[in-house]
This record gives sequence, structure tokens and C-alpha cells, in this order.
Amino acid sequence: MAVTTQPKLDAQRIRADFAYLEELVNGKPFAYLDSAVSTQKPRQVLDAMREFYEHSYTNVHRSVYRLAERATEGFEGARQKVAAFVNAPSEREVIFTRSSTEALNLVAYAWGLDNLGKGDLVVVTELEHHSNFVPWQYVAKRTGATFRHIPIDDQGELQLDVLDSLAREGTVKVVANNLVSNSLGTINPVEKLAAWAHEQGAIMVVDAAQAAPHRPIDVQALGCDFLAFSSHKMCGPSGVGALWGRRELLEEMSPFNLGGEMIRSVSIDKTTWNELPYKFEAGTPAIAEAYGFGVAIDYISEIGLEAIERHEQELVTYAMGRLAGLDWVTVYGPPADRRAGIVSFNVDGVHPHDVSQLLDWEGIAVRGGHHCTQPLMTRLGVSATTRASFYVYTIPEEVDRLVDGLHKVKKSLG
Ligand code: C6P
Repeated sequence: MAVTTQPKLDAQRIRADFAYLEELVNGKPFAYLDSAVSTQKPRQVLDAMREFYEHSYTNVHRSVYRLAERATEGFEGARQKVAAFVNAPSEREVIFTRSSTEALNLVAYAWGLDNLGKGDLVVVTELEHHSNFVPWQYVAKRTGATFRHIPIDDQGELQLDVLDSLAREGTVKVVANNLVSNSLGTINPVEKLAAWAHEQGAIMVVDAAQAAPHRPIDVQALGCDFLAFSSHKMCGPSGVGALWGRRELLEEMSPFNLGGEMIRSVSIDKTTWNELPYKFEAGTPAIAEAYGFGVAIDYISEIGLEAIERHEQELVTYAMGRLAGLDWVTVYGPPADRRAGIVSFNVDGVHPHDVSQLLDWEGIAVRGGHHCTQPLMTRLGVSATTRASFYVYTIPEEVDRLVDGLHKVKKSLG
């Protein structure tokens, strides 16, 4: 019988690609446990961007001289990589945006304003990041649609038993949910929600900001209509993100930003729109950043998304096991086997900002705050949490240092 071994990720070797991890903070090795906010950047991406700026850079889609063609090829090559990364049927369905936030705003405005009205329901979730919550709340208000949410249970998982009663309240037109919660790490049942959304005649909008960097994504298997993610959370530069959208929907939608590049023709009386994806890419895009996004996709794809997912699963299982031994720490969210590499917790009697400040003195970077999920914080009955989040360069020793650091926090402030 053939034995298949699943390749493991070598975090120690990967660490050598990240310059900042070699630095000392307060005389101690740096433990970066805040990758959910943004990841560090490997030399491969930085070198490639420098090379691009030095030898292939000018504006794209405008001129025919050699350098311009090279720039356009680099930019469009990145689009193909993004499309392949999420198994999009066509690269024309991939729109470069500034970020996940802009991608989600694009859908809320360009689809929502034309398709929502009184009697319609927009359904988000209680654990949504503000980027997939506030635009829908705002557009629902502007159009007269009803804004509803799917609540979570005490483990931070969606209570899907409310769906039937939601459907009775009106015509469900939008379901918007993150694939992975940035605060709790919950892996949400997006396929199920997409199937339900389609039964209602609604569109399914997926925020994959915390999923795309960490697990394989297949928009066709998910069955969604739109999917948003950001380059800076997956080893790429900031300032660029992507929206994948189903072609029929994108074709029908009005533009979001207006100006150069997104037009077919302009006259005093009338303007017509460019073809996809350019209809949604007004003005000069983040050219070298999109190119760097493509290189980052190559970088993490070479490590392997399954290997990344397994690595983070091992780390989160280890971290939750260690934190469970501290009866003065409250951990939020589902068990380790149903979450991604994110752990939110609170130390009894100590504000998360103080926890993160003291951990910084130990050379450990974590985030303390509401993580742009205030409705979730309200549900948890806290104003903030401390959050540790992992990536390809995280090692178990850093989890040990976090636990040691928390003992020190308790000793000084608990
Ligand atoms: N979350 C965090 O520390 P932008 O900023 O547009 O690239 O990503 C927004 C966003 C959208 N959805 C989810 C699930 C996210 O986690 C984020 C960004 C960071 O959790 C900054 S608040």
C-alpha cells in the first residue's frame, strides 16, 4: 500500500526570509504574534518589487513602448496568479482594489445601491469585521432594506437555526460573512450559507481576509458570488487587495469609482464603461504592489496552503492547551479543531492594552483591542481582548514565551 506523507512546513527555515524576525526587541528575540493584523514580508517579495520598480516600472494599459508593455505584463500576470489562487473561472472576474475593505465597499455600493429596497433583508453575522458589517448597515439604511445578523453561540459559532425565521422577515437579498473570524478564529460554514442564500435568491459575499492567507480557497467550491482579500495579510505589500466576483453580476453592476481607465468612451453627453475588470479599476492602480501581491502568492503557494493550514492548526492546538492551564485567563471562541491560527483571550483584571504593553517589553507582539469587531465584543461582554495570531514563521517556542510573558503580566498587574 502506498503511504502518502503530508509535507510539513519548516518554520525555522522560513524565518530566515524575514529580516525583522532576526532583530532583538528590548534585548530579546522578537516574537511576532500579530500576523492577523498584517504579516511580515519575505525578502523574495521585497527583492522582486525592487527589481520591478528598477527595471519594469511605468504606468499600465496606456502606452506601447517596451517598458510600458513590461509593466502591463507584470501587472496582468499578477491578476492571473490571483485568479488561479482562488480558482476563479476567469481572470476578468478579478478586480484589484486597495484592500478587503475597499473590495467589500465596492460590492455594497455598486451592487447594493441598485438592488436593495424596502422589504429586502441584508444578513450579516455577529462576528463580522466592521469592513463587512458597516458598509452593509449603511447601504441598507440608505436603500430602506432591513439589516439583520446571525447571532453566535457561547463558543463563537454561528447559530444557523435562526435562518428560517430571518427568511420570514422579508426577501433575503444579501448574506455577508467572513470565512474565518479575525477575533475568534472561528471557521464559518460559508458553503452552507451560500447554499441558503441562493435558495432565497440572495447573493453570498465572503470576506476571506483571514482565510485566503491560511488555507486553500476555491470560489467555485464555496459557491459564493463575491470574495474579498488583502495582499498585506499574506506576505504581500499593503495598498492592494482583490475582489473576485461572478461575471454575470459584475457585468450588470454600475461602476464604483469613476475616472480614467474605467471608460470605453466619453462625450459631453454620455460615458460608457470599459469591459471587465477595468470597469472597476479607475485611475492608476497600485502597480508594483499588485506585482508584489503575485510574488507573495507564489511564495505562500510554494510553501503550500495545506501545509500552512496544518502548521497553524498545530500551533493553535498547542497554544489553547497551554492557555487552558491558566485559570486566570479566559479564552474566547471555539475549540482548536474548529478554528484557524488565532486566539483571543483576557487576563483576569488586566486591560488587554496593558497586557500587550507588558508583553512588548518581553519582545512579544500581540494585539489588544476590539479588532474592528465591536458587535462581537458586545456579545462577549468585554470591551476588548488580547489576540495572538500565527503564520508560516511562527514556532511553538513563541507560544511558550507568550505563556511565560502572561505569568509576568499576572505577577505585575493581575
Ligand atoms: N483585520 C485585524 O487585526 P483591510 O484592512 O481592508 O486589509 O482588511 C480588513 C479586514 C476585513 N476582514 C477581516 C476578517 C479582517 O480581519 C480585516 C482586517 C485586521 O484583524 C485589522 S482590523
